[in-house]
Amino acid sequence: MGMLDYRTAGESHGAALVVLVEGLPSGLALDLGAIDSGLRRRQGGFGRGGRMKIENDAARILTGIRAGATIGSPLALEILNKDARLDSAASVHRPRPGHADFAGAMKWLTTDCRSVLERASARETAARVAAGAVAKQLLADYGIEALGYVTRIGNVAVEVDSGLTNAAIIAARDASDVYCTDATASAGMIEAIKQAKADKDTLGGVVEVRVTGVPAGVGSCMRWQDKLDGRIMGALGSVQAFKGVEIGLGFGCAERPGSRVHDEIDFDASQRGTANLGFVRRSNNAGGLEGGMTNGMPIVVRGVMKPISTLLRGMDSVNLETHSPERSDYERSDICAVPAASVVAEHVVAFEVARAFCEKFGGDTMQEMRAAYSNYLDTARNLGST
Ligand code: EPS
Repeated sequence: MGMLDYRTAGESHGAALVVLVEGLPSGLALDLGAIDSGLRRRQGGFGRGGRMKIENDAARILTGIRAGATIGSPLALEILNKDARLDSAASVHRPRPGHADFAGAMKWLTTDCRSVLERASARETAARVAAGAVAKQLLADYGIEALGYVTRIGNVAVEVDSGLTNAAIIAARDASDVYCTDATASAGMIEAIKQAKADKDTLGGVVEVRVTGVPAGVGSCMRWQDKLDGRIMGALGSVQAFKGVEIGLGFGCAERPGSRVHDEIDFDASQRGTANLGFVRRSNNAGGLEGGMTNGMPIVVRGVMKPISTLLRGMDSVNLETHSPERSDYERSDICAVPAASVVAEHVVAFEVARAFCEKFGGDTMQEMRAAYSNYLDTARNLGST
């Protein structure tokens, strides 16, 4: 059985987005409705533009499933584009600063940015969400849950109380049009987005993902490629328009001495049965990861999304055909896609956790994975107790 992995294909206005997930164990019952509800959530959020009124994203399973469960073969999913018009889409000669337009035009030796921007478009994240939704279902079998939400849009920010239960986070987030857990902050974020729209401008923000229930010891410190913190940062940093990622206290670690950064350890036998195996931390500045491995505390990771680079008012640019100074091209876009990005973040982080989880406990079948997982937990919980 190969490593759990996925690849995507598809252009923003092409026929479809496609995702191929390989390395899934057999016997994972897949709920297509749960995949579609992730896709729907990604389409939403205040600040989205006209495109999301056209699309109605839903995944169709092409391969890899028999009688509703995986059979060990590659899983292919397809999400059709309703706004499919790639061949007739207009040329783009005036690159938008911040978009892939300019760098891609140079890379592929063209003055028309269209072919590049079609693949660079954040529409591709629908395919990543579909893959992540499959990974989330695998993780759910082990009581692991990944949650994404918005903590900042423009100048409006909120800190999420680490004591909130997952159910409380989900209830508050899903009641918010900007996927933020705080109602007052949500109202401020919506105002900020309205103002950006009035200014013909765009807004970025910060999203946070919390993953609970991952037992200590997932990931590795042995090869840099296997460090789970590095993989999570890579996955999140690769999401369109993301410019920074931090785990736990993140950049805040720079300001404090070690005694106020590292999470002191207590032992509480009554928590032996939980992900921390009884070794409780007084804080979670490490964001659940030490030495590239989980430590049993929730994984907490944040990413910053820059404002969308398609501005209604344009920005100074250069016509690649004539070299004359002109305003950048405008085409229909979003004012703020940070809420959608929180959904994408949740799913790409979930996939990395599932990948590392399969590396530690993986087998060809879910039965073997469950046995390996429970054997590991039994052994880990008995360490030092004889
Ligand atoms: C995007 C531009 C907009 C966004 C799109 C990303 O699309 P369009 O040009 O068709 O209006 O809506 O995001 C999606 C389509 C999506 O599914 O998230 C861009 O240029 O990156």
